[in-house]
Amino acid sequence: MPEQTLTIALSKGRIYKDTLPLLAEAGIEPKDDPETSRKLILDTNRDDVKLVVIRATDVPTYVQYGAADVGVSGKDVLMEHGGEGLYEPLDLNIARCRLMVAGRPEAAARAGRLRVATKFVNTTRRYYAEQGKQVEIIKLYGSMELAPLVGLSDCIVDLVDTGNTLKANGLVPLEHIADISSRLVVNKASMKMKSARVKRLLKDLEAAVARRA
Ligand code: PRT
Ligand code: MG
Repeated sequence: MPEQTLTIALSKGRIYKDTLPLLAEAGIEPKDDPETSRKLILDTNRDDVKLVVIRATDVPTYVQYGAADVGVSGKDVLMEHGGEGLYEPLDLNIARCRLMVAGRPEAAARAGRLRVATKFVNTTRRYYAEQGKQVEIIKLYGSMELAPLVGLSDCIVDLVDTGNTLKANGLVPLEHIADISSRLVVNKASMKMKSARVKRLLKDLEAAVARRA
């Protein structure tokens, strides 16, 4: 890659789908479709802009270490990562949902130390610590909704959009932790070293987001 390449980190799925139109308005269009291509580095219509397509939870890490200059990451992922080495200059207002505590309806009334299953271990620990509540956290990597059904936990901390997944499993939302949307993140060194290019992209994306509001 030429030295002045700008590398943008994205994840497949909803973030890619929702970011694509914003990038197009900033004049950046990928030449391959990550859903069908096996390439992990995608060329774009601009020689000096590449996309890397990685797991959603890896985006902050790539940007933190400067392997990508900028990235698009859910606030849930950023809260869990901690945000070291990153600027978070723009709310892209896409892939919106809520981070919630959910469980069986009777879980709200349960006395004693709660068992909470989640992939958001750091965020969950912080949330209950702020309330002075002692909980036991069980780390899972997916399908959190199953945990209360099989007695693995009393409740879960997970993302909720329509609420259909909770409902289909007999669970109800119990507490709202945070509103979630995806953010543009920028490597701190890139912000200085590639300042003009990063600021141009930031300005174009800001305008694209504002046009939709
Ligand atoms: O899927 P993979 O394990 O590869 O990674 P990922 O789950 O981290 O990626 P992806 O693409 O599923 O999610 C990327 C980002 O999208 C998340 O980090 C959130 O910021 C955002 N987002 C927005 C969501 C949702 N809405 C969402 N509904 N991420 C996940 N969900 C899941 C949720 O976990 C639950 O299982 O959808 C289910 C609930 O949806 P409803 O509509 O039934 O309530
Ligand atoms: Mg997923």
